[in-house]
Amino acid sequence: MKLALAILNSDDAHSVISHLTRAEFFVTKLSTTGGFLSAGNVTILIGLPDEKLEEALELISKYSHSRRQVIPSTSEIGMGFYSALPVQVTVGGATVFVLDVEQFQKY
Ligand code: 2BA
Repeated sequence: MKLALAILNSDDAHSVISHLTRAEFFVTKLSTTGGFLSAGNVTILIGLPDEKLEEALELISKYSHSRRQVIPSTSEIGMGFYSALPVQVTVGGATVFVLDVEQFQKY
C-alpha cells in the first residue's frame, strides 16, 4: 500500500478531488500554506493499493495546471535605495510525494 501526498493549487483542488473520488479513491483534504509565497494551497492524502498508484497520478497530473504568479520582490539599487520589482514564479501543477505504508488499519 502507498500514501500519496499531493500539494495542489487551490483553484485545481476541487476538480482533482472530485475526479479522484469518482474513480473510487479515498481522499483527505487539508488546507495548507506554501512557505515561499505564503499563499493558500491544498494538500491531499490518498491511501491506495500499489496497483492503483499510476491511475491516481494520472488523474492528479491531468487536472492540475501550472500558473505564472507575480510576487513583489525588493532589491537594493544602491545608496540605500530599494526598488520593489515584481518577479514571476511558476507554481505547480501538483507536487506529489509517494510513501510506502507500513501499516493501515480502520477501526
Ligand atoms: P510555495 O512554497 O509557496 O512555492 C510557490 C512557488 O514558488 C514554487 O512552485 C516555486 O516555483 C517557487 N519557490 C518555492 N520555493 C522557492 C525557493 N526557495 N526559491 C525560489 N523559488 C521558490 P512549486 O514548486 O510548484 O510549489 C508549489 C507549492 O508546493 C509550494 O508553495 C509548497 O507549498 C509546495 N512544495 C513544493 N515543493 C515542495 C517540497 N520539496 N517540499 C514541501 N513542499 C513543497
